Amino acid sequence: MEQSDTRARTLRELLSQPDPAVFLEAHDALSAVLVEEAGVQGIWASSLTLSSAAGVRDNSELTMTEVLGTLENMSARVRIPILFDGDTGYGSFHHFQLLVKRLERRGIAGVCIEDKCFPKQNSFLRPTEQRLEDVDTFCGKLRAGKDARENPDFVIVARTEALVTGRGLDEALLRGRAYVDAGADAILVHSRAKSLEPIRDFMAAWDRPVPIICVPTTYASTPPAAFASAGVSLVIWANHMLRAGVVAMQRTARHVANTGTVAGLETDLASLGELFRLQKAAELMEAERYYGTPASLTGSPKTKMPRDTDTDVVIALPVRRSS
Ligand code: SPV
Ligand code: MG
Repeated sequence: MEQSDTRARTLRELLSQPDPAVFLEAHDALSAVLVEEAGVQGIWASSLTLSSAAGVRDNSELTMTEVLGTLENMSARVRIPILFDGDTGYGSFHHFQLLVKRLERRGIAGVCIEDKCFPKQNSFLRPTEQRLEDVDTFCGKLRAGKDARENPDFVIVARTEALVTGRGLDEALLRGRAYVDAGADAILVHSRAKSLEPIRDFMAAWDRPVPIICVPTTYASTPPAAFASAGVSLVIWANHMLRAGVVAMQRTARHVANTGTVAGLETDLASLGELFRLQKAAELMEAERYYGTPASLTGSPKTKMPRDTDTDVVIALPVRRSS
């Protein structure tokens, strides 16, 4: 983590504001950039979508090492906080300690771990058959993660699956309180209900000054104001960038398979110029003025700026020079 990286602090501040913050899922550097450019406050690096994008199941099949590479790429390209969905923390308390240290070094703002057992299953698969981690064991993991932090602002979120697995409100409250006592900075209460009702009930009984996070995948039609009136601090749209991408890519692939051409798709496609803009191609060309032309080029980099091949508009990007 750079000295100047204040994203963990920003995440803390967002969690402590009176109105709920809103985070959106991203699963690679490009989707992270798109989320940030659109003006979303923060990113949920989802185990479901990171696994899907890597072509594996959301059953702890993606290793810590693999996911760290993707997170590093994401973190390098955005300034908004990234909250990483760390599943069970990749095993026992010492795996979680390693994870915390490695996330901090990559500028990740916080991690969320859930009270399930390794290898975990996604919450929407056979939810009532899933075992929960013993409360004391999970609290030990949380304490270990806290002790491993070097940046006191790094956020550790404890997620309870008590509601998802059908164990009820009392169990969710008992676990939430225990996790706060163990040092969790926020509690994520996951629910697979069709309405906000179980979360509202939880909030009505919640008696700790610790923020509550919800993931309304199954109660997505809840009006934004209802999250605020329930007292939720962060609403996470946990999988929607990937789901949007899947539909668009399936449409494109089917069109090519059916017609043998991309004609007719033009208005659905980002231009090549847009890809170059997202890659910061212009920034590199600007940098060549200072550092010299790469050996692979014959011309002077000063003479030309790239043109958007579709619109023929010069890509004019503000240049951020590295210090
Ligand atoms: C994720 O996005 O990976 C989550 C939320 O953990 S859920 O898929 O609902 O379990
Ligand atoms: Mg997950």
